[in-house]
Amino acid sequence: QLLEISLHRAIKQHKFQEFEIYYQPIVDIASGKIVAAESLLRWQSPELGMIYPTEFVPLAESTGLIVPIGKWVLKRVCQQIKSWRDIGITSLIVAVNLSVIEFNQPDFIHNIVNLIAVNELEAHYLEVELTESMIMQDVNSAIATMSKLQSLGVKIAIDDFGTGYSSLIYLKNLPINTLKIDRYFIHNVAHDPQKSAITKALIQMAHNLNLDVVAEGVETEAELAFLRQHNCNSMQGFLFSRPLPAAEFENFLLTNK
Ligand code: G
Ligand code: G
Ligand code: MN
Ligand code: NA
Repeated sequence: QLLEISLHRAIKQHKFQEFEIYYQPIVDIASGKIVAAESLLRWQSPELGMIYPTEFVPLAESTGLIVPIGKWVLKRVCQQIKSWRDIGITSLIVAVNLSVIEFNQPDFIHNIVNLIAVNELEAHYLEVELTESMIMQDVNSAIATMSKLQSLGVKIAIDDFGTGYSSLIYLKNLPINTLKIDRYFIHNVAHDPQKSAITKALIQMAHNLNLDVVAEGVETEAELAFLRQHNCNSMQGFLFSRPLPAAEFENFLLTNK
């Protein structure tokens, strides 16, 4: 109840001033270069302190507040891509998590087209992250929306891969660019024979389908060594960096060049 009142106030009265988008680097394993960033929303509430999306996104979804929140996130991320480009950060892909409600909004594509135009973006620097379960709710309508995104040039990643309906048959027919292996499989992958077998198979399968693979939740050198050995393209995790405020991310990027 308090959470709901505060969330409402943060959006309607305080106009998102309490929200901030953090960015977590995604690193190409072979070159060690930052190639992408995942945007992750944070809410610093004066009453409640720092609140993570795992706490407020479900409430935002059940109250419909996820629609204005999602629009705000996409707008801010597109502005950020533009302002990074203006200071010479030109080849960074920025990924945005979507909720199924946002993805199903009738004006979702229109909104993206508009943001790309207003910010004069090259669309392939914007990536959206969808989960298997979001797509499986209504496969045909999801494929239609995904195809429109791809025809604009926007990239599509499947997030938390391996934890959903394992829709391997559908995978080859889906318009996607990237598979993000869920961090459950990566945790201790080098020493857990089942996880290492599954992770190897997922990387192989992704490559056979011409998809890029990102390992999520990489926390140790042993995990990274395993991923390198098995030709995983990129990695994301606390080993390299936590999610950072935009200014810190920018510094990190400029020193990592
Ligand atoms: O860092 P972490 O606690 O941020 O993220 C937790 C979960 O919240 C993840 O599943 C992530 O996909 C989701 N999430 C983070 N930011 C956003 C956002 O901007 N929109 C939506 N819909 N989900 C987000
Ligand atoms: O569901 P999604 O993949 O969008 O969520 C990303 C979440 O993973 C965020 O909450 C982010 O803070 C978290 N995360 C990123 N790197 C690591 C990591 O190395 N270990 C753990 N435990 N969580 C991570
Ligand atoms: Mn994600
Ligand atoms: Na994930």
